Amino acid sequence: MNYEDYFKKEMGQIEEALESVLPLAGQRPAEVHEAMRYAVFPSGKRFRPVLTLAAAEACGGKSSDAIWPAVSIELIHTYSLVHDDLPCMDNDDERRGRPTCHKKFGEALALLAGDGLLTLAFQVLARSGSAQLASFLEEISTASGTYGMIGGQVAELVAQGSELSLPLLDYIHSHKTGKLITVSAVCGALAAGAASETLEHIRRYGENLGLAFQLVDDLQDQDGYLKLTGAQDVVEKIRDVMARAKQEIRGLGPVNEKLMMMADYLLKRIPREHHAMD
Ligand code: GRG
Repeated sequence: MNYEDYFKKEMGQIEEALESVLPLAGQRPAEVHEAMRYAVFPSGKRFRPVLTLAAAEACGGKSSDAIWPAVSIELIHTYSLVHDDLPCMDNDDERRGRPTCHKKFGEALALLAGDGLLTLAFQVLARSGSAQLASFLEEISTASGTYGMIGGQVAELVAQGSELSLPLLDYIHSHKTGKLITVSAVCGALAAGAASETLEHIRRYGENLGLAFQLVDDLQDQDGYLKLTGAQDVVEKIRDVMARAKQEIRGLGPVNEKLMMMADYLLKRIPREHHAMD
């Protein structure tokens, strides 16, 4: 199976689950529910929830075992995009090729829609009845809070206007983007009841994948690492980091196929002009 087919297959399950938890647009208070749905649908890549499902299968579980942490993480990811686009943050007018949430609904409703998505993420977990609920809560709240994604966002905010060092950029990347991607893989493994050694391999796989995800984004946006080092170095770093990610999951045997595919997908997202550097 190639990556596109695999993603299409898993997207069905993810969209259905998201649809089942998001309030209907007309449901009171309709204004904020409409804004929440606008942010979630139509979908982005759904990279994080697909990763959660893939990790569950790689650890011997079923993808359906991991659907609620997958949905929870995607809701948190979507809230972070809505808030990141706000005038007080990046002040972006467009997201996924259409007006950002605050451009469409106004700043106050976009702020509340983001809050609503974040809160819903934890309600979804609470209602999942999962035996791993406590671990999901611990992992997801840590990854998205001030020790995780918010921490990375704050570090980036504070550093604005000053020259970035490589260690600071590593901190920003590994927290702002890396923590949520790492926890996506970790929750899949937890859902499958993975042993602690396997869990640590999956965690390190996720950390490397998260770094590569951000580096590819830097290449596409000519930002981040590109300001400190050449494109050739960044491409080499992505390949190196991806090799390390794959090494972490080799021991899982043939069931690791989908996690390998996630890594290959990122390599394919390296902009075409940089492929020429091979
Ligand atoms: C405002 C609390 C708060 C956090 C913001 C994640 C984040 C921190 C901001 C998002 C902005 C950004 C460009 C982050 C870098 C990571 C990244 C490339 C996010 C976009 O994720 P994709 O490509 O988006 O998975 P889709 O649209 O596919 O879901």
